[in-house]
Amino acid sequence: MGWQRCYPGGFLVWVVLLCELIQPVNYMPISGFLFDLDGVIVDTAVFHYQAWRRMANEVGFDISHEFNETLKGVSRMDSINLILAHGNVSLTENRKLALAAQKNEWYLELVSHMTPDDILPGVTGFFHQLNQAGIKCALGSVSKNAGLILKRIGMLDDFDAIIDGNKITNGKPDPEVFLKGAAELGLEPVQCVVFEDAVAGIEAAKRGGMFAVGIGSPDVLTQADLAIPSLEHLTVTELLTAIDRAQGIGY
Ligand code: B16
Ligand code: MG
Repeated sequence: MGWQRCYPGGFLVWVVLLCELIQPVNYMPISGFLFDLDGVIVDTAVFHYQAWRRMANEVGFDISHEFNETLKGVSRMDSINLILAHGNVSLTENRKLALAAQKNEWYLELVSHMTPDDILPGVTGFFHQLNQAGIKCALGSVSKNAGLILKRIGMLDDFDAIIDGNKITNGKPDPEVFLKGAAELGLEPVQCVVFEDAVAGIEAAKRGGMFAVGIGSPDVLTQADLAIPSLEHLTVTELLTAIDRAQGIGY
């Protein structure tokens, strides 16, 4: 009774008001998650590598696993240019287009057997948690095959927005794919978290002004705000708390 007289409206109301006051003036809570596809939701990165390697072999050289890291998240035509430059091979635009089409055929053959069993560990549980937390989510992939793969693994309806290679002009590390994702969710970039396995994708997220969670090694994803081996190693609550702390809003 005593404290209620001193703090009209109840103690809790005052605590909430105090917390509001100590938040940074333009604090906007995290309300959207943007997911890369290849290497985050499913391991198609390995199929891209196999198909690119086959193409490089056809042209007369090989590409290593390490070199493949630089291709992750990079668009099809940008990838072919990087690969040919790596092998010191110069080809006409028409030949490059033909090789890109051939690589895509090999890639489609490799992914044609995918099923929901190919969803990476931790993904399904993480999506369940984000739905419970009322967080919106979008796909942010530069792959033109993203819709087809989501359909194969039964996750086409799990996203509030899908931005793929057919909707963008610039591949990662340009932030376009994630900025479009945030816009389709009706959110500011600062309200979004990006989940990425590629160096180029982490750079895209940071250039877009978003919090970046790297899926992979912190030694490779050096620009990531947080790096974890897989979504199995994180809960939505832990992540939101860590972001609040990083932004100095934990109380
Ligand atoms: P496609 P992401 C990217 O997808 C892949 O990481 C990259 O290796 C691939 O070259 C690119 O999509 C284009 O894919 O040939 O299927 O259009 O990582 O942004 O989901
Ligand atoms: Mg990826």
